[in-house]
Amino acid sequence: MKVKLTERDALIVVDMQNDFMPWGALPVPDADKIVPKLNAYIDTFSSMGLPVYFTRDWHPVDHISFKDNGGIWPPHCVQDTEGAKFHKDLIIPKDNKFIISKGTSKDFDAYSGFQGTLLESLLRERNVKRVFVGGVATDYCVKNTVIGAINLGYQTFLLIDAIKGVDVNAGDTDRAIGQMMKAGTVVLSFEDLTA
Ligand code: VGL
Ligand code: ZN
Repeated sequence: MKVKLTERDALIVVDMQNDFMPWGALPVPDADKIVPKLNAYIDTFSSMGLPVYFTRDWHPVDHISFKDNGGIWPPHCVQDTEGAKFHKDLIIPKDNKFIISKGTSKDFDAYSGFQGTLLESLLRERNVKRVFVGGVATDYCVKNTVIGAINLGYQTFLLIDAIKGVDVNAGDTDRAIGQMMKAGTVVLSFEDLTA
């Protein structure tokens, strides 16, 4: 399926932070392997002047999603720590880039980049109509961001060659991809983009 990018398109890169890398506190297997592919997308969008939104998990140290506070996760992506930084090789363009922090208040978690953030208003401001989503984790924040975008009326593309899942339960990632497709996302690979 060939897709030609237009000025109404935007790229959303989800949570490519150290703590989700194989060396991090909440490792997503092979999450580091998708950095070159994400960089190819980032380069393509930014060289066309299209906006790139980087979401990041940005938790206070006593966040509700952490095991010690009744959540299910080890402490991860604590604000201003090394683990919360983006992978060092991820290209962060100088212009037309936006950092979207989520899960920033102690008592709320956010798996979607739209939840409690300015992402929707930033997309509106730019008159974005279609979003292309990659990053981690497929079965949590990617899934919720994709479904959030669809529910807000955006045509949504899932970058199948630039996502990785956690698979807390075997098959979670594949199930998440199925759910996103059922919700209406179009699965896309880098080769599908045409000039
Ligand atoms: C995520 C678990 C906890 C994610 C964030 O980015 O998918 N997963 N917090
Ligand atoms: Zn989190």
